[in-house]
Amino acid sequence: MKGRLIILLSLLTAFSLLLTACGGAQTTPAPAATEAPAMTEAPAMTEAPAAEVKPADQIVIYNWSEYIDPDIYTAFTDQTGIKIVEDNFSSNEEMLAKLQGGASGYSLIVPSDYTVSIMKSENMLAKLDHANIPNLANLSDEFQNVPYDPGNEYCAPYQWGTTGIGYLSDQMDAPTSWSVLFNPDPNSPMYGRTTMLDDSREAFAAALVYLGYDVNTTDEAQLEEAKQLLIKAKPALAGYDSDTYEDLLASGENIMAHGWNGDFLVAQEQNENIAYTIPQEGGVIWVDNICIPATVTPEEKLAAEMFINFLLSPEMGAKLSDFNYYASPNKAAEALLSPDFLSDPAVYPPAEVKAKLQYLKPVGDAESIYQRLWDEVKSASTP
Ligand code: SPD
Repeated sequence: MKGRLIILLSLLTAFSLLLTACGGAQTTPAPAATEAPAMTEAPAMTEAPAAEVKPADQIVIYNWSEYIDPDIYTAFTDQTGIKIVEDNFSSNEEMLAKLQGGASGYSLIVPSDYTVSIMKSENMLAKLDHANIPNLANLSDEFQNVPYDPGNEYCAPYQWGTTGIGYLSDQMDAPTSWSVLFNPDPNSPMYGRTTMLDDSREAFAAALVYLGYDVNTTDEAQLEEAKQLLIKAKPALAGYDSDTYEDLLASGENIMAHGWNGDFLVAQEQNENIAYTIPQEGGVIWVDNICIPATVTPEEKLAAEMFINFLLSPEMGAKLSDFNYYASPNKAAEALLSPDFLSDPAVYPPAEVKAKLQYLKPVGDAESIYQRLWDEVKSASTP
């Protein structure tokens, strides 16, 4: 990938700006001491003044794999002394199940749009203290008012992208339809050398889009039809994979993969024949978000908010897109991104493609149907 980012400011300048941006947000000040009011009888004090909260010296972020430049953690630690430890998940459902199961060690998580809605409805997220995150103002207007979290009450958008098909352009023609997955040709080079995301909602969305149905359908007959298609695709699959599929294309082990745009674009650095397309029927568009679980301590919450503020600086926003090649919701970061990146249709789909993309949404009680049918797909034997 050539010249995709221009960092216009030196790192030194960037850090001095960041120091300014984060300066007032490192501790929550205790209420100012005031003189006793000039009254004959002072009102009785019912509460001790709130103790000053100091940020935790280490927090854990639960994120998708290869989604953040480790240098961002180092820069944050250098500036604040707060260490960041990262743990990874492969799907929203995996992350959600872990937190619903009682995991409480995480101070930051990165759920997608529909999962934010689910977590809000289950009181699993802490509200952001905007006074600690002035850089929320760097988000574009659109991302300051996303439908699943108006006003960034709980989360800050992290990156956004699309789901489509990556392939080796020297081994096969550009796939124009999802039929390459759902009507596999045993004589094609990609037969047995294809992967699909190990992600129930994404896998069903691909099949539902191909069938012309809503990706959020709760109609059991439509879901059953989608399940049959997913089973039909299985003999041509090398496996389900959400973490290494782009590497398997880069090495030439596989030829085609269902996956997320930025992952393929990053892998172009290893193999320039990797290309990405969204089939004519459409695909999924998504926004990932950085949020704080409701289980955090006040100290962890403050450290987490400081990190969100740090990440939302123009310099770190640009560094994030430079690393993962996903589109940034950070308007202020755009001035630091190259024209090549900002005009890449694989990153910013043109209007006619965007019109065919659908957001995943919570499906309520039908979530258990998706889960059951997905289990049936995964356990179905292949001839
Ligand atoms: N390697 C990072 C991939 C992040 C993808 N998140 C997208 C989720 C859409 N359902």
